Amino acid sequence: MKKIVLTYGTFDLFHTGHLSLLNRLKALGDELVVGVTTDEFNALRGKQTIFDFENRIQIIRNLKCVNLAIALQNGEQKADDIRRYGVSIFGMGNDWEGRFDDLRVYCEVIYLPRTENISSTYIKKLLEVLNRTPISDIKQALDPTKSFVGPFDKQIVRKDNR
Ligand code: C2G
Repeated sequence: MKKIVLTYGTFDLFHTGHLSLLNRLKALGDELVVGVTTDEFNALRGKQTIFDFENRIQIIRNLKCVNLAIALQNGEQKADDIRRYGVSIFGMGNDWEGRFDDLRVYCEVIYLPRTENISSTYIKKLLEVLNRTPISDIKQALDPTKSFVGPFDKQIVRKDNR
């Protein structure tokens, strides 16, 4: 019998932390089912996203490690999903530690370590800073690398001008 793994997420501004979690979950079984939060569900839980549901699920659906992407419309559908897809393992990142323990009556529940130093929130903050910061300030901040990057930088300009 195939071992099915299930996880849920928003997956806004998809990044390597998301990818690492999904790859590790897939490695625990034969097939990975991923529930992506709908925009309506996010609105209910006060979560704003940059990309809408269709964009977010399209990325998830097209990942090599994902066998099926479904809509996560509310917090009540978990038991139904586990039954419908014959799930053996439900897994989340450990920022959710303990929050899905009620599902242990249906299947194994695991929490995997989150990838450090990357998150959708961090990317949004970074974009805000970049938006507010003049390019000259950003260049200034990169100054320590200038001595190394400089010569290559000029070569690129020269090539472009030819
Ligand atoms: N994640 C991770 N490492 C990161 C960032 C996120 O492992 N650096 C994991 C989270 O722990 C989560 C998954 O990636 O398991 C998706 O994260 P989010 O898109 O932030 O989803 P979230 O809003 O936590 O959605 O009802 C449950 C919700 O749908 C969970």
